[in-house]
Amino acid sequence: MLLPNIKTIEELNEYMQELHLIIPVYFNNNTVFLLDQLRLPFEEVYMELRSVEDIAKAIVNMNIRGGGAIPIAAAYGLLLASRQGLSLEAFKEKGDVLRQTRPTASSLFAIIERLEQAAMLGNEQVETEIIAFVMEKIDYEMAIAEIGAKLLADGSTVLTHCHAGALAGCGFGNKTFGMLKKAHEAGKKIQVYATETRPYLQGARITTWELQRAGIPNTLITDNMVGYFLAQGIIDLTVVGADRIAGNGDVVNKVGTYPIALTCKDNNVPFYVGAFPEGIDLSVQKGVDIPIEMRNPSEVTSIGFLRVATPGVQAQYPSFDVTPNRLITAFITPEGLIEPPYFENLNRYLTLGG
Ligand code: RUB
Repeated sequence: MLLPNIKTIEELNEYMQELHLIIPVYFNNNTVFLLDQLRLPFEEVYMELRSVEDIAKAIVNMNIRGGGAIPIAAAYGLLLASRQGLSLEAFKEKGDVLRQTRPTASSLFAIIERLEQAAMLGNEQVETEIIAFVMEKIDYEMAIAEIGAKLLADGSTVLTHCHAGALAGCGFGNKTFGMLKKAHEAGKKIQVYATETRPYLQGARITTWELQRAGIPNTLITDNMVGYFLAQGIIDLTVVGADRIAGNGDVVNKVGTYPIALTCKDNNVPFYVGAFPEGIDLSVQKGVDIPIEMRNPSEVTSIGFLRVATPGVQAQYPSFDVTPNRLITAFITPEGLIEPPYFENLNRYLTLGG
């Protein structure tokens, strides 16, 4: 896709406004504006952050989340740092602060590494690299929307898990919402079943919010209803995002993805995973080698601020699980579908670009 030649952050903001994106995070006047996803769907409030430490805190606290949006927030944090004229060593220390926020999504590590390389060439290069990164994302999100929409027939019912929509990316549609929106705008009468996604309720609070805004018919279900609806035969296909994909095609995504993929297999429902190059990590061969973030058990014993569990009970919260490659029908990428054998085909995709 031919995108305009954007040179400054201000031009980037204008361009994003023109595209009418739901902007999860932007940079203006040495401040990072971040749509507080914890307050959705009831309030649309942008937090104003002015340090890497504050951005790191917002990522840990889930004010911003999603494997696509986190690296943009981190990148803008590093833009703040570079504008403070830090030494290269101090700049890298700020990168390390951001590295420690969330361990699973590879895109966070990829952008920090990329900006550290840029910083070696000078501060201006950091801004240039961030603009290139965001424009690349817009391009990917537009392309994957076109490709994914082709998988959706008139009347298709799609199951999603967690949230891999606009706010989990740069605001166009990320890995799932873009294709749903595209198909809907083309007049296909699609509908979406969205899991609520315990414990953070990204599906209930954010996926359905985006779908409602776009006028796409949607139904909210709790995570444990997936088997019921798949067995009823009303779901035509499932599509999810991926926080990291191992070299063999195993997918690490929001916890609960694996049982959904298994149930899809058992009911002959295609299971697709949206993927961008930055999410494919050939340095890890298998999904089990990817670090899984263990979050605070209080996120399980409470829903929001409401304590629901028996006092004193033990709880655990692995935030992601591993879906084995054998359960994945295909990866949807900006360049097209990638089908098995995944080891060969993912390697070829990253090396040759499709
Ligand atoms: C990220 C998340 C899901 C997405 C990944 O988790 O929302 O895993 O499906 O989508 P969290 P993407 O809410 O814990 O950040 O691949 O676009 O990140």
